[in-house]
Amino acid sequence: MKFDIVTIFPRMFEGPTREGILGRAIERHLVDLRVHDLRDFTDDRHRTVDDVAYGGGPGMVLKPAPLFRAVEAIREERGVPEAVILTSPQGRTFTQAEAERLSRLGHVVLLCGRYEGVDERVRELVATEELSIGDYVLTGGELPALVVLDAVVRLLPGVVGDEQSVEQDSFRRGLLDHPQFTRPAEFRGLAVPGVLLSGHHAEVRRWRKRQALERTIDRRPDLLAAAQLDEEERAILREVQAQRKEESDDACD
Ligand code: 9D3
Repeated sequence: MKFDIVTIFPRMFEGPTREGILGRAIERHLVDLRVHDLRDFTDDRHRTVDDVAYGGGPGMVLKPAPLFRAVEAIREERGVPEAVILTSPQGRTFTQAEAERLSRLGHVVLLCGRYEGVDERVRELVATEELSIGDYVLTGGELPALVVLDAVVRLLPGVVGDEQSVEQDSFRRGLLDHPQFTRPAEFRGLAVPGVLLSGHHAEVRRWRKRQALERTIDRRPDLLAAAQLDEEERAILREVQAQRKEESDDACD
């Protein structure tokens, strides 16, 4: 998969794209990533990328021409991308479903917003869509672009060694993960639940499903409505709900 990222801070991508699973995917050419410095697409001596807002007000706005030229150059060198994504607080929220959709494309361009915003004509003429990574204020679109890159790349075939771990992604199925333990069997007085040491695979699977369901009910009840549960999980969910109803009735008595 081809990715092109356009930014005024290309060095922000150096560390994250060299390390870990993302770094290895790039090394192994499973991803063809290019990071472009927006200033290379300016035409003045000062390499100006921003300007004051028409109508006044504080802060600077990214000029349209350098972004426009950057995407033109990418099209010429690298072919026509299926998506040109502007990262911005006004975008749709990036989700696992969005990551899966993008992972099915062959070529994606990410334009990193900065300052107070981007000239509106970039949205109209260059970007095909706009994405935010959530409702908090960042200083620019570089970290969001890295978030999108990371979430999409790990879905590509061969990137994550164990295909099962991608299949079983909790967000994919709409449930949170069950608790995990490793050695030692007892640590500072806290023991690993006996069932995990028992060797009863069916029991372990049921325990994990129950834990995942209980955690989701407690912490992310919003996820449960859309969760894709198998038959065993639906049965465990009814059990948990019945048990909790008993407990809340007991509390009334
Ligand atoms: C919404 C705040 N804006 C109103 C004055 C100003 C503003 C703040 C921060 C405009 C742009 C930015 C920089 N943020 C991004 O470019 C950005 C972002 C974010 O801040 N949060 C979550 N996702 C994203 S994607 C790009």
